[in-house]
Amino acid sequence: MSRHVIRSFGILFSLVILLGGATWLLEKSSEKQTEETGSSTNRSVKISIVTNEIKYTSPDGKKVIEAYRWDPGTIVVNEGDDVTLEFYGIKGESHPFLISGYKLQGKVERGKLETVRFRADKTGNFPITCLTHPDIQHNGPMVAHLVVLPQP
Ligand SMILES: [Cu+2]
Repeated sequence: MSRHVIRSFGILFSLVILLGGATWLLEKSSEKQTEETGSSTNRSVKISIVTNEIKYTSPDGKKVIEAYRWDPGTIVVNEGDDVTLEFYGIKGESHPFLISGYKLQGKVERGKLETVRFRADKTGNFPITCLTHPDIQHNGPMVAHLVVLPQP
């Protein structure tokens, strides 16, 4: 009787080990499929950016200082992504810009959308510079950072 119980227990134990192994193998193969799919198709990424303004007026109203900014100021994508940058003009009349690292340019006007599309095929940090407000002396710096991370 007890030998029968021990044998049943042994069979049950073997089944559990086998099932565990099969499950592990299935998980491994599905991980591999995901990796392969990820490398063969490019991810589409759309990022919305607005033009913003930071302004200070002294209590007596005599001193006004201001700076224009891209919002968000940092954009992170992955190498190989198909990127759409959608700029919307809110503050400031006009912001002609350059992303020199990708040889891209455009112009954002108040109340209008400007769209730029590209494949992120170079890694690194690429400034998005407004040509009207490139630094503090010109009411900037209206410079955002497009960061392209290498494939993991
Ligand atoms: Cu600007």
